[in-house]
Amino acid sequence: MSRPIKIAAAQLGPIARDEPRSAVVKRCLILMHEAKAKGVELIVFPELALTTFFPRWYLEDQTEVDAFFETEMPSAETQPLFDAAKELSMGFYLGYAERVPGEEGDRHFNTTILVDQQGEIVGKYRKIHLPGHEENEPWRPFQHLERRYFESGDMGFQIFDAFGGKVGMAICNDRRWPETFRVLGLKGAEVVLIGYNTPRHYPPAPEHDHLQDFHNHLVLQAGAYQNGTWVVGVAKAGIEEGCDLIGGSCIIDPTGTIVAKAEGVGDELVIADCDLDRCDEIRKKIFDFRRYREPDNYAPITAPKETGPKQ
Ligand code: CDV
Repeated sequence: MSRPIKIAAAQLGPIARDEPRSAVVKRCLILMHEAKAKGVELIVFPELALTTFFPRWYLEDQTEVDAFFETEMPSAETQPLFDAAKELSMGFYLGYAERVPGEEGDRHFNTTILVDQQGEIVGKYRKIHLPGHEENEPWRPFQHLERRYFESGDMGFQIFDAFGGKVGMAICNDRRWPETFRVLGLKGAEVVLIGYNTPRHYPPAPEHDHLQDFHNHLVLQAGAYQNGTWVVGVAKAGIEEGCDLIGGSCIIDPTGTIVAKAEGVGDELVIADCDLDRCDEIRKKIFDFRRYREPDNYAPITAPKETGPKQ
């Protein structure tokens, strides 16, 4: 048996602070058309794909912050992506900053959607693991204020029946937490799509800067193998507003093997034929969850976070 789906990781190079969404959408459309010529059915864009990675700045004016957010999806500016999905019969994953206006104040999420080959939204995920800090820390060469500008996602880790399989979604820092992949794996994910923006320099632990590419692939490959799922990791890469973002976009099979990888740090397609039936190689033969898991011994995993070791 085989259930192949051709997937493209659509890495994006840097997006300037003053680059309008229309210009980014144009870049995405070029990649979609290029992907169509190669038979791609699902294309995966990065985290916060419509703008520069704005959490690197401490902004006091909320109006200035909100300018990076979307209140509707599709909007007039993003509609061409949905039209292209339908025209090209190509689904997509798109990360963006989502603002939800409400009577008790606006809510802000780091979000991604899954759009099918008819151009319809069939899945949505709001980033759960938010890295960084809440307050301005002027000692840093750049900020990482995701914990100031977003709240943790309220939709859990879900699986969506789409593209003939079970699709899970996560965003950037989620990939470093095994729980992300395990929950998606337990729900039956056959492919997990993950966009990211990862600065090469990590101010709290600069001694690990040279390990950024290694850690990126380490967690993506481990997540794939340990849960018998395909994984698609997609970077926003290159020098963006003076900040060096790693590339390394890749597609990983359920054995944990990287089958396709980006060569540069600009706009680039990474394509692979992903046979979803290959998940069985691991799920039936190595990690049969029903047979081999020992959840009675895993209670600390779901205990409140305050019960973890003090650092
Ligand atoms: N956008 C991110 O979530 N970036 C984090 C960095 C800050 C560590 C990451 O996990 O790649």
